[in-house]
Amino acid sequence: MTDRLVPVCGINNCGGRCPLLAVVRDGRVVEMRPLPQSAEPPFRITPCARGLSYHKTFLGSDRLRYPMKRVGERGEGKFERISWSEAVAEIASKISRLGAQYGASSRYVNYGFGLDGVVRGNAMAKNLLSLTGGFLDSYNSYSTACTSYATPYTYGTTETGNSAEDLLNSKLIILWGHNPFESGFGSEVNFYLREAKKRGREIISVDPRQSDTAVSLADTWIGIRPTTDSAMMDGMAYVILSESLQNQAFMDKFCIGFDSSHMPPGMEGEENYKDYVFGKYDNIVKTPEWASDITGVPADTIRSVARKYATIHPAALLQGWGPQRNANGEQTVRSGTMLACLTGNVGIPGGSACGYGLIPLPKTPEVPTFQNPYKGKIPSFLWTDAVLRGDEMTGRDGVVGVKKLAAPIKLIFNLAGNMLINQHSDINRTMRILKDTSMCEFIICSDLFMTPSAKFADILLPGASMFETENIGKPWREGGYILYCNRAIEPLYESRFEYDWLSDVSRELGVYDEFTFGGKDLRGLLEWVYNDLRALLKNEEMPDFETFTKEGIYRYKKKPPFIAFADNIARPENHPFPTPSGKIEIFSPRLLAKGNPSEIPAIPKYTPAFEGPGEERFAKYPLQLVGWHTKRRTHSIHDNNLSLEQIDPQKVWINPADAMSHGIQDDDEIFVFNDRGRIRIKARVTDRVVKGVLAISQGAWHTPDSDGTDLRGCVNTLSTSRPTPLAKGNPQHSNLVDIALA
Ligand SMILES: Nc1nc2c(c(=O)[nH]1)N[C@H]1C(S)=C(S)[C@@H](COP(=O)(O)OP(=O)(O)OC[C@H]3O[C@@H](n4cnc5c(=O)[nH]c(N)nc54)[C@H](O)[C@@H]3O)O[C@H]1N2
Ligand SMILES: Nc1nc2c(c(=O)[nH]1)N[C@H]1C(S)=C(S)[C@@H](COP(=O)(O)OP(=O)(O)OC[C@H]3O[C@@H](n4cnc5c(=O)[nH]c(N)nc54)[C@H](O)[C@@H]3O)O[C@H]1N2
Ligand code: SF4
Ligand SMILES: [Mo]
Repeated sequence: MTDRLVPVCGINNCGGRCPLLAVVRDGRVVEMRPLPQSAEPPFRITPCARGLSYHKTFLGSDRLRYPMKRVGERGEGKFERISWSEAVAEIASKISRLGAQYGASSRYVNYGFGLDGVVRGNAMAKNLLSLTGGFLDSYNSYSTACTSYATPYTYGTTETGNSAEDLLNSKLIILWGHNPFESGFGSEVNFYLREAKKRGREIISVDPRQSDTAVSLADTWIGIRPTTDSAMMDGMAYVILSESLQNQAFMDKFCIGFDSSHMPPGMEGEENYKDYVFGKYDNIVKTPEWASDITGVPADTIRSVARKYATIHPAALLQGWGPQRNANGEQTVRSGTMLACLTGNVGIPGGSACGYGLIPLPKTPEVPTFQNPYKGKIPSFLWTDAVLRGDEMTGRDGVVGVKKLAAPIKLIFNLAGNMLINQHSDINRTMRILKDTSMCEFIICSDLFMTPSAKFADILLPGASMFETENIGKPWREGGYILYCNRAIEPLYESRFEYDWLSDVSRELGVYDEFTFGGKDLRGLLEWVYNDLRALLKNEEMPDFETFTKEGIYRYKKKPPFIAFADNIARPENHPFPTPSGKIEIFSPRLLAKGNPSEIPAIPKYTPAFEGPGEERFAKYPLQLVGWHTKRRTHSIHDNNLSLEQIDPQKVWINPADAMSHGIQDDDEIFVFNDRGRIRIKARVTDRVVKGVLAISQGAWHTPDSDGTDLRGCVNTLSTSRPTPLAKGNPQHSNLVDIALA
């Protein structure tokens, strides 16, 4: 029998979005191949090792097979098989009963992006709850909480990126906490980075770890202590200013709050950045020596990078999102934007404005969302707090839309997400909260596997993998295309796609017609949203739906590269920055008004982080532990696929000096611990991580033994649930710990 080649695509939240072919033989997927594409690189999108292994991960014998309900204690992992109709009836009844008893705000849909196609279970669950009274919504993501919040204080927008192809115009590239060789960061960035390297451009990496990108690409790796980036940037600003290398004309024309003569009216007496650097307020001059003590980076290195960044023009300092997933992450972001302005790299080809770095995407198909009758929202990171003390939470906790939440969370949808346990901070705390069934009364999970989160479900449903359903894929952060994921095989066992069974629930709740947009099944819904877009974008001449599904990819017509703020800089008269003042706000009156100058200063400056080297607990837990997004997994996805383990075995990176002082040798089993928990893991002794810092890639499946020690190496066993000061985001790379030989 001949093989069938079915166009599919990656729909996990993985930093890329690749078109693939599933090779189907006798009803089974036997191999993954790249989708043949006529385009040249970088527009030929090539899959990574995970993608070529999708069938091994997603079609293994460890798949969940039937709907189940919990029979043991919550979290114990004991379940009993039920039918789909029982599951649907139970879910519908709990949605109604808990809504009637505690109100709309007791119903919550957890963050989770295991499935990031155009039709997503979580978005559909929100639609269902909107149609039946409302739900507690959330804002912020686990990806970019700090930068999405902090960047607009400076620039008024998060669209601060230049297109990847513009990297060819950069004469110097600084990857600051940025590791795209592993994280992808869109499907084109790495091609242009390699190309820039070929053309002899200097590339520098600033990271506590010598990342894969640093190894393959960078001329220089600068190892820095986590959470201290703003101190290094302040030191760089000092060098630039004291050697008069700044672009003063740019600062004078476009910024407020840089120096005393450019303060907003009425704020003349407040701190400005330049006087801060020269020690006017605290008698500390922010010299490279000062910065070196804090960051661990030699003062001469700071001097040299500062001079290069100020004199090699244009230069792109690219801020990854790792540094902002820290306890003072907002500050790091603002410090980066400060340096970009100081060197006049904003709004020009080859430069970079720093900050979030979003680039406008072409319009992609979208399923309409229904208006939520309940207006309150929490920061997504504070959902465990909302279970614990929801009815006490106010604006101080980041609640928006209402003054105070009406009720704690009583019902959670957790669909294609491992956030319930694995991906959220402080797992032992989360487990304590969720084990108490008088707090959150009902948890619905849909997943492919018995993950750490799935074990905490009351109703556990078998999801359909990418091979068993259909979807439309859209680019991750950047890219001019959309993809079609065709159904390659029939659903395994009793697996069902979330939209399918939610439609059944909607019928029980009497809102089927609205929920399904007039009775559309999944294919009908995808066709409808695609055709809508096709009608809207007439100039694109998109093919008909059938052709699109057969080809598996549609490329939009090429647009000129995006340069953030090009108009604001070239024609400022009629292009003010979208901030209250119309200028770039180095000093932010809105941040001053927060009234918390030690954690949320009005100017970008180094503020020691909680869970950082400045903190009291540092004496007890003197090592900083960072995580990162490894090529071996997409978050927690693929952890159960052992064939990928060789790519990057789960180990803790430790500097030889720290290993020696603790009597640790390569491959020894060690404990990594703090007050929140303990991990047992093998050591990888390597000078690819700076002294005083440990690194464990995030996303391993939490696997506690009978003492609660995690045996797999899940960083969130040790991370804190305390939110960052401004964004109320996740500081998951800021972890103080100690170690011992096991
Ligand atoms: N310590 C630490 N924690 C972090 C981070 C960090 O850097 N450090 N990063 C954070 C970030 S940036 C993010 S985005 C979050 C990610 O958090 P999540 O989105 O929760 O992470 P994933 O592991 O991608 O979760 C995907 C789940 O979906 C399931 N799944 C995969 N495919 C399908 C499918 O087709 N159908 C169904 N039903 N299920 C499917 C997988 O089995 C998995 O359990 O984690 C955050 N957590
Ligand atoms: N392979 C793979 N790729 C992915 C994902 C995945 O799970 N796997 N997830 C995707 C998703 S959803 C997201 S949000 C992105 C995340 O993308 P990022 O947030 O950029 O990724 P991270 O690996 O968390 O961090 C990037 C680098 O920052 C470094 N870093 C950590 N703390 C600090 C610090 O304090 N200072 C400095 N200078 N550097 C620091 C880390 O060592 C790491 O090398 O990746 C996407 N791409
Ligand atoms: S995991 Fe992401 S980068 Fe890798 S093949 Fe799949 S879509 Fe592409
Ligand atoms: Mo993310």
